[in-house]
Amino acid sequence: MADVVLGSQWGDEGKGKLVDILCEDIDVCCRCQGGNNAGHTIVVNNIKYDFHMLPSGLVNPNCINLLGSGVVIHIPSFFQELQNLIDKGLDATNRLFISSRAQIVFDFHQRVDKLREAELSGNKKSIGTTGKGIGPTYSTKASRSGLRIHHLVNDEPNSWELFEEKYRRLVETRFQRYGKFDYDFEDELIRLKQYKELLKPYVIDSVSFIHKAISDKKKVLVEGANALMLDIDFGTYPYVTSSNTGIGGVLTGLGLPPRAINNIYGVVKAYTTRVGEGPFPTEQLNANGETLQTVGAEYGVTTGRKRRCGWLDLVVLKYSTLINGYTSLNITKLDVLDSFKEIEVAIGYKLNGKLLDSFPEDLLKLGEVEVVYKTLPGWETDITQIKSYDELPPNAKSYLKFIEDYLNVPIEWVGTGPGRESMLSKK
Ligand code: 2SA
Ligand code: GDP
Ligand code: MG
Repeated sequence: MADVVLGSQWGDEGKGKLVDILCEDIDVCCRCQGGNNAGHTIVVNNIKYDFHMLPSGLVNPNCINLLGSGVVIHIPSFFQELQNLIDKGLDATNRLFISSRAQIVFDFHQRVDKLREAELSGNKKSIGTTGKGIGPTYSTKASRSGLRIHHLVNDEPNSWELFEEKYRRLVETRFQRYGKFDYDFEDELIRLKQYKELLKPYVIDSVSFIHKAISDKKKVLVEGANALMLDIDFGTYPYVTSSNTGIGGVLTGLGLPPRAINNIYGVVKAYTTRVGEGPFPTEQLNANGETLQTVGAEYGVTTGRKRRCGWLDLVVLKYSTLINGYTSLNITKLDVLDSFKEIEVAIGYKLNGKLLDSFPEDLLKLGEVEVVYKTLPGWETDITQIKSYDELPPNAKSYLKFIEDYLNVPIEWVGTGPGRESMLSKK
C-alpha cells in the first residue's frame, strides 16, 4: 500500500520535512507530478538540504526513490541537483530512478516560460511562475508533441535520428508561436546526446517497478509537490501550476489504482503563504504579514522570492479536505505564531452580504469576497523547545482543536521548528 503526503494550501507547508521523517520507515519514496519548480527544505543535524525535483526520501540511506511518469524532467537540473546532494554527503547509488514515460523539459521550454510571462505582463496578468519550463512542458505533453525519457535513451536503430527529428519539429512550433528567439538548439542537441548514456542507469519502467514493490508488501510513500490550491483543475485557475497537485495526480502520475492508497496526510501551515500572483483572501499586507514573513523565513526555495503571508484560511482547507480526503493532518510552523497576542482564522466568505456555501470557482468572485474571521487568543510563549504535545500551552492546543473540529480531520503531528526533532506527535 502507498501513503501520500499532500500540500493543502498554496505550497511550502513543510511537506519535505514530514516526508523525511516518515521515510525512516519507508522502502520507496516517489514524486508523481511537477518538476524542479518545487522546493522542499529538510534540516537534519543542522545540515540543510534543498530538494527541487528529486524525492526527499534520498536523505534516508535505505530509501529507494522514484520520479514517476507524471514528473517533468529537466535533465541538466537532475544531474546538478544530484551532484549538490552528493557534495553534502548523500549516496544515491542504485536508489534513484526515473520513469521512462516522464516528459523531458528542454531548455527552450524554460525560455518559452519566460517569454510567455513577459507577454502576459503587458496586461499585468503574469502568473509569477518559477521560470522552470513547467507550464510549456505540460502544454507540449497535452498537445502530444512532447518527448519522453524513453525517446532519448532508446537504443533501437535510428532512435537518435527519430529523437532529433521530433525535437526539431517541436522547436519549430515554438519559433512559429514566439518568433525566432535567441536559442541555440543545435547546442542543446549535442548536450542531450551526451546525457543519453549518463541517464540510462536511472531509467526504468516505473509501472512494473511500483506494482512489484506493492505486491512485495514494500512501504511506498508519495511526496506531493506544490499544493491543492495550485492544482490545474481545482486551484485558483489560471494562477496555478500545470499539473494535478491533489490526490488525482498521485494516481495518474504513478499509474496507481485508488485501492493502493492507504493514508493521505494533509500538510497544513498554521498560517497561509503564497508565492507568485493570484488571489489570496486572507493575505495580510501589514505588520502581521511582515511578522509571519520574517519569523517564518518565508522565501522561495527555488527562486528566493519573498512569500506573501496571511492568516490561516479554513474555507480553503475545507475545500482542500473535500478533494484530497486527508486521513490526518500535520500542522506545521506553529512556532511562527508564538509572539501573537491574538490570531485570526478565516471561517467563511461572504459575497454581497451572503455567506457562500462553497469555494468560488471564479476569480472575480473570489476577489470580491469579504472574509469572516474568528479571533482566537495567542499563547505568547516560545514553544520551540517543547518536547511533547501535552506540554503545549493551552491556547496553542485550543488553536489546534479549532482546526481539527472545523475540518473534522484528526491532527497527527505538530511542527515547532525546522529540524527533524521539532515534530510533536499528537496520537
Ligand atoms: P510554475 O513554475 O509554472 O509551476 O508556477 C505556477 C504557479 O505555481 C507556483 N509554484 C509554487 N508555489 C510555491 N512554492 C513552489 N516552489 C518553490 C518553493 C517556489 C519558489 O518551494 O519555495 O522558490 O519560488 C512553487 N512552484 C510553483 C508559482 O509561484 C506560480 O504561482
Ligand atoms: P514544502 O515545499 O512543503 O516541502 O515546504 P518548504 O521546504 O518550501 O518550506 C517550508 C519551510 O519551513 C522549510 O524551510 C522548512 O525547513 C521549514 N519548516 C518546516 N516545518 C517547520 C516548523 O514546524 N517550524 C518552522 N519554524 N519551520 C518549519
Ligand atoms: Mg516548497
